[in-house]
Amino acid sequence: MGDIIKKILKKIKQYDTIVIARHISPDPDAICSQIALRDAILENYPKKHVYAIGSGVSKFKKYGSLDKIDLKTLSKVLLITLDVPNLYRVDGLENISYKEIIKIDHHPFEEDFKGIEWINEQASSTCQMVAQLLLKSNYSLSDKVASNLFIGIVSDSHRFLLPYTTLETFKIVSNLLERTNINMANLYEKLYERPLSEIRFHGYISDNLKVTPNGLAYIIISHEDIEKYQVDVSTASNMVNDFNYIIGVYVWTFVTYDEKNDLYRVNIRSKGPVINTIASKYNGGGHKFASGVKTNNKDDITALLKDLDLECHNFHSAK
Ligand SMILES: [Mn+2]
Repeated sequence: MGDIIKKILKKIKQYDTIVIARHISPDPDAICSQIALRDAILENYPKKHVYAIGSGVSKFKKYGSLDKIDLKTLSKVLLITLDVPNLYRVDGLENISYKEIIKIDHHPFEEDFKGIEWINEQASSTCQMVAQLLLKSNYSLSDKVASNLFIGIVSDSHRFLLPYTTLETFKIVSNLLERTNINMANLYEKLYERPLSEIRFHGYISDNLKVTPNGLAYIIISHEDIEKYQVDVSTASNMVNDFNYIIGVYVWTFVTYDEKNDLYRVNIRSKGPVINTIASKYNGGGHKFASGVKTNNKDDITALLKDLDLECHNFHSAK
């Protein structure tokens, strides 16, 4: 692993113009890894031009701002993609012509980007990988950069609760704490404070979650629900992460209708059955135990729920 980090650091050193991208519909791991890496490079190489691109999300502005730049004017670009296994999901890719590309990602491999590929499926988060990269470099590390990396690690590991939280995760976090003065209490508040409407919506989900005899929990969240509780679609669908540890539930999924894009966003989580293979049947993907699907076909939803239910049944029978 050390070799690939060295290789990446060498490329960063070599290029004057570096564009950092991540997946569409970003989460805190994607946004924070992107902003942290940009800031770290700029703090250590003030003469380089480094841009964090992609469409902004207002609720993530607190982590730093993205760069609005006409990518077509750039040449000899090193492109670094973060937290995304396939090119079609790289936000802003259509406008860049790059000379070389580096992928840093913790999702299962999906597509060769034809450059340097650093994939660590065992990493809790892309922020953990970027932290590892920076800690192995001779860069100075600011509180701002370390804070964003901490946010991404905490968020993607769900407060150190998900299975890829390892000794390595804690070592990296402890290194960040040793090297900088990040204020964990403040960061936790920044990451987890939320409007009352979301708390109320959480209650609605708790009340209306359906559970099948095989151990599949699911809820279909309509546009009316979204309107009534005044939550946004991605917040609603990401709330799936708050429903771990229901006794007798192996797989739980939130199907959220996104009216603006006329599609269903399906977020799936699992405590055992492998779900990304099922998700890929419906053109989705993700991790073994955390996957997603987007579809505008309502029949897909019915079929997908059936598949997941069957997988729960199989899993239970094999136990
Ligand atoms: Mn991630």
